[in-house]
Amino acid sequence: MNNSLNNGFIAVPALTLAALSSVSCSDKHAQEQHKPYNIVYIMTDDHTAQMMSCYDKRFAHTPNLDRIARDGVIFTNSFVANSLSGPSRACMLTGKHSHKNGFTDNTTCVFDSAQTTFPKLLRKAGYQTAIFGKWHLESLPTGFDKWEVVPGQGDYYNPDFIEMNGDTIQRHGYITNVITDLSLDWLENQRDKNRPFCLMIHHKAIHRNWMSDTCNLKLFEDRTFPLPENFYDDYAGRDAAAAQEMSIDKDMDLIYDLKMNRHDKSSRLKALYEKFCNRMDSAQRSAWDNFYNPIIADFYSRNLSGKELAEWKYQRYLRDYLKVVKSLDDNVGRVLKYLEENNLLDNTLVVYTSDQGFYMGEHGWFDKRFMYEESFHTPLVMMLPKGLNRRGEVAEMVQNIDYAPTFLELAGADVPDEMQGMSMVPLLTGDKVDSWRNALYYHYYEYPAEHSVKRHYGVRDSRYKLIHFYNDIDKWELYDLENDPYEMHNIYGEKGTESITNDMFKLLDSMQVLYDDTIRFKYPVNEMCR
Ligand code: SGN
Ligand code: CA
Repeated sequence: MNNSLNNGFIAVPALTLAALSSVSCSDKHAQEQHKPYNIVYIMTDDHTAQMMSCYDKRFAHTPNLDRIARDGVIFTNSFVANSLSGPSRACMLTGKHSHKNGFTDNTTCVFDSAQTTFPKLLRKAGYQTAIFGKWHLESLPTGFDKWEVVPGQGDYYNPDFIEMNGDTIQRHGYITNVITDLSLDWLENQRDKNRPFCLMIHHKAIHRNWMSDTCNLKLFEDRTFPLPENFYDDYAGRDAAAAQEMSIDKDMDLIYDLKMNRHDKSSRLKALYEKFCNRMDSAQRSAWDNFYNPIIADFYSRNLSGKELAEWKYQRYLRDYLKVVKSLDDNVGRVLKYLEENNLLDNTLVVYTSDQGFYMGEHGWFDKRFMYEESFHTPLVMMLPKGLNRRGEVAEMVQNIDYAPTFLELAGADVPDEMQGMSMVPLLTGDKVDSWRNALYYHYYEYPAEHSVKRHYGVRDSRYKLIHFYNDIDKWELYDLENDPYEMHNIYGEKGTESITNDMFKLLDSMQVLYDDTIRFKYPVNEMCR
């Protein structure tokens, strides 16, 4: 699509293959020599940047993910278009916002698999395409030479997989290992080694309920993690934030989420937790029980309540989450090792991202969905092949609708006009980037639903964010991210913010027009905007 706007707010040029022509002669030579580039696109579920040491050193140690960033780029302003699994995946595959690809939420949508997606176009361009792991789009994958995906969210232990012939089979082991095994087997034994490939390794980890591999259970037990400053948020001035049901204190389940199973209670989530545990074989189960039983006994003997209980839950949540991250990082290491040992790093782009960010106690929460920073952001690091010379931080604002155009441009394939994202290739070459978008659009739809996050859309530029919560609420929020990075103070309607509000309304209007969203805001009564 034509990304140019003449309203003076966003200058988003159409980027085409012409961008590569600005590459210097020697780089171009290196690119040509190493083309066609392979693509290894690793994605996790609910892995947030706070839990990757290349972004944040307070909690996690992720040497393999850090290596990807070190040998390439780390995006510091990477965002999603709709912070939920299925919608995010649909945006990535199609290069379009949710209202255009039709997959707006996890609960009511089925992905129209006849749509144009980047794997289909890569395949047309001569690539071999494969995906292993989480798919979560209800219809089965199309556009792949090989796929094997988990039904729905998948299981951590001894997971089921749907095969291309439609059969469902159970595979033994811990899911992150199994998905990696399948991926490495495809790389080594199943592809045609004379043709370029795009391999998508899409993990179930680190999705709720954060079940560790038995070998990592004992990790992080001696750590006490700092509480986020806004853990005890009162949501003043933010009605939609007050209405959510994703609080660690109130909504995180002691049995399902934190594994404190006991026999004298019953609940839907306890039954679900036991179903997950019943998938384990006897060795896995005894390692699990040996680890958790003493913690369970200690927990119930202490009778914690109030803040003590909330903080105990927070510590257990972080420990469990980080154990799952450890398996993920180790398995990314296996993939990098394979690529290195098979001399594939020179001509392979390795991308690591997540389907969205996640709350690790900020605002007192787990889960995602909101357009607030922690879940609007998603981690994005890329290990770059020869000929793509950018290194270090990339601060330009990118979004998950940009992946499809990027992969297509790297493959030398045309980017269809209907794709709304921008190719990130100009951000990777190492050359000066003359112009880039300076604002992003977001739209979240899954409500009423689990966690009770109300429908909203909004716009963010490098300093301000304007959000409109709608449906059974009609509330606006405005944040100054420079002075209030944790979005605790909604300045919408405050004296002195009139001209910023006006500018942000115009920006929002222009973006809804640009992306052709059918749900458009009306200027609130009393606001002087037009
Ligand atoms: C499940 C989880 C939710 C989570 C959604 C969406 N509940 O329904 O906590 O928000 O997935 O997550 S659970 O009881 O089944 O664990 S998403 O990442 O797939 O969109
Ligand atoms: Ca997710």
